[in-house]
Amino acid sequence: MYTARLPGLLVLAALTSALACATGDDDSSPSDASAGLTSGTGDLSSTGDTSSTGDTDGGPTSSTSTATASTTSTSTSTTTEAETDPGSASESTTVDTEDTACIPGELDCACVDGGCDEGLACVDDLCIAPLDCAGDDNEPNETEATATVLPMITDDDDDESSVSGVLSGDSDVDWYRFIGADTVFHTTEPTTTLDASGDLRFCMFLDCLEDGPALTEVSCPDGTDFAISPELRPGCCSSAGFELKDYNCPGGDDSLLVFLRLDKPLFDECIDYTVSYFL
Ligand SMILES: [Ca+2]
Ligand SMILES: [Ca+2]
Ligand SMILES: [Ca+2]
Repeated sequence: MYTARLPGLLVLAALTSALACATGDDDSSPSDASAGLTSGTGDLSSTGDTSSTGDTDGGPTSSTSTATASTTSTSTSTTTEAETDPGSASESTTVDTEDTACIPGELDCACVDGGCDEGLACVDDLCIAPLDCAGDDNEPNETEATATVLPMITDDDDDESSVSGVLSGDSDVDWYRFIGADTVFHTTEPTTTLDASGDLRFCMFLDCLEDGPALTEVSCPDGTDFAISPELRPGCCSSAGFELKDYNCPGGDDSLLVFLRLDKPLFDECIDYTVSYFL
């Protein structure tokens, strides 16, 4: 019953849609335009094209109208389907591939027991490609135990010294250590100033030379966070230098083993820095 009524409706629909589409063709797909060019035998067949493409949207009745329409309309609807189906299929395929393709240890995938494939670095349990920043003569200095040893200074503020380096992005850690000697006529006041080309985390850990790290007492100044180093030395962290004069060694000697650590840049970039320090 629907098929008997359809031609009349289709002609109306075709006429109205043809009028409507006459201005809208520019926005439609290239396949519609090419179908109109190839049919070319008359207005009726070309309007038939329009109605059949409308039927395609409508669904099941399209096969009936295709029989009366020209062959170009059939090919039009076929190519339209052929263009949309493989596209959506390939999209879903690539998404599935990306979801399942992350092999632990490979780039941008999880670490394996804290390690990654050769040439990659494990940062926050993710394997990343380490930056190669030139100009850091103190490497390697990735751990507290392998910290670059700086010359000893006294608590005379005029003994101020400095060290320069490059933090090579997320995968780099730079450790330094120096001895600060408590002398008779001066006050101990571990103080650092950081000059860096980017934002990073800067920490200072203290270790009373006579008493050891477990008895070293540290009270962090405003703007810094208390932290314990991997080898259990107390200290403070900030994004800038700071003064850590509020510390205590139980014995009479306030001489210190001081550790400095720079790591965790805000962005994965090469950061040039200089740390100035005095005791
Ligand atoms: Ca001093
Ligand atoms: Ca470095
Ligand atoms: Ca380093």
